[in-house]
Formats: sequence, C-alpha cells, structure tokens
Amino acid sequence: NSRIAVVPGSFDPPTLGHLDVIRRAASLYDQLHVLVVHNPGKEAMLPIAQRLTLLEQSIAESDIDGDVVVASWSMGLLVDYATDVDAGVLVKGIRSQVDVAYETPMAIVNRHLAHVETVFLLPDPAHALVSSSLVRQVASLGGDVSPFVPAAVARFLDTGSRDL
Ligand code: COD
Repeated sequence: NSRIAVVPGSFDPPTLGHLDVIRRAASLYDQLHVLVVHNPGKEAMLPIAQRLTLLEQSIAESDIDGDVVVASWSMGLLVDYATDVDAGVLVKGIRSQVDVAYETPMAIVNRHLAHVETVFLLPDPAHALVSSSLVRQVASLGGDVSPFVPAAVARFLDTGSRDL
C-alpha cells in the first residue's frame, strides 16, 4: 500500500533532523510507522526501549499529527516489517551525497526483496547537519545538546542518562 510508509532509523537519540523528516513524511502518507531498528554496525548509546519512549514523547510534544505509530524491529529484514504492516514505502532523510551513496544500494535491494519503494526527503537546511553521532559526542563531553534535539531528549540527556 503506497499510502502507508515506514521511517526507519537508529534514533540513538532522536534529533531535530529526524523529527523534521517524520513531520514531512506524516504530511505525505495516511499512516506512518516510525521504526527503531537495531543497526549492528553502530555501538549504541541508548537501549531500544529508551529510544522508543523518547520518540513517542518527542512526537507527542510536537506539532506532528496524523496516524503515527512508533515501533521497533530486530527480527530480521526491514522490508519484512514493511510487508507485515502493508507499507509500500520506506522514507529516508538525505543530508548529503554521503547519505545518497549509503542509501542507494539498500533501496535497490529492498525493492528487489519486497517491491518496497524508497522515497528520499530533503530536510530543512537548519537541521541538515544534525546527526545522532554528533549529539552523542557532545553529550558525552558534557555539552549542551538542546539546540539539536527535541525538548524531551534534551531533558533526558540532562538528567536521565546518569542512570544508564
Ligand atoms: N536530516 C535529515 N535526515 C536525517 C538527519 C538530518 N539531520 N539525521 C538523520 N537523518 C535520516 C538518515 O539519513 C536516515 O534516513 C534516518 O534519518 C535515520 O538516521 P539514523 O542515523 O538514526 O539511522 P541509521 O542511518 O543508522 O539507519 C539505520 C537503518 C535501520 C535505517 C539502516 O541501517 C537500514 O535501512 N537498514 C536496513 C536493514 C536491512 O533490512 N538490511 C537488508 C537490506 S539492505
């Protein structure tokens, strides 16, 4: 179903760049699944359950409305989740040529595997340079991440992360 889309990511932690892509995608599709996927290539900062909570809070506190489901997936191929929920589209945010080079082969493989199309959205330039890895680095060095993340994430990194 090309009216149902999945926005996958590590979301470790969710950033204003992620929220910008989610907002744009929510306005284009009838139903959106924001999917926290374990990326084995990256060392995680936050447990998956914490990322889900932060995404739910960030979306609830934003102006994003519509049918937005937050879920996680660690059972195999991303396209298996898409097929399970009858989503015909994956939405990815593109920050630079580096993202295009990384995403293009995955998009072609996913189309072969499950006839799922990938749609690339360009972010607001104000958020285009934000990445989770930058936020993790600033947070680990004790810097203020509030310009780069939703308020719920800033609150958590300020206080809750000490309990991790
Ligand atoms: N502006 C715009 N877009 C942004 C920004 C920003 N500032 N920051 C991030 N994004 C986009 C990213 O480009 C990406 O599309 C998405 O938001 C999520 O970003 P991250 O960093 O949280 O997630 P990644 O890059 O670690 O991606 C993890 C995925 C699970 C999406 C990826 O690894 C994937 O698609 N895996 C597929 C697993 C699979 O099924 N493999 C087999 C077939 S290839």
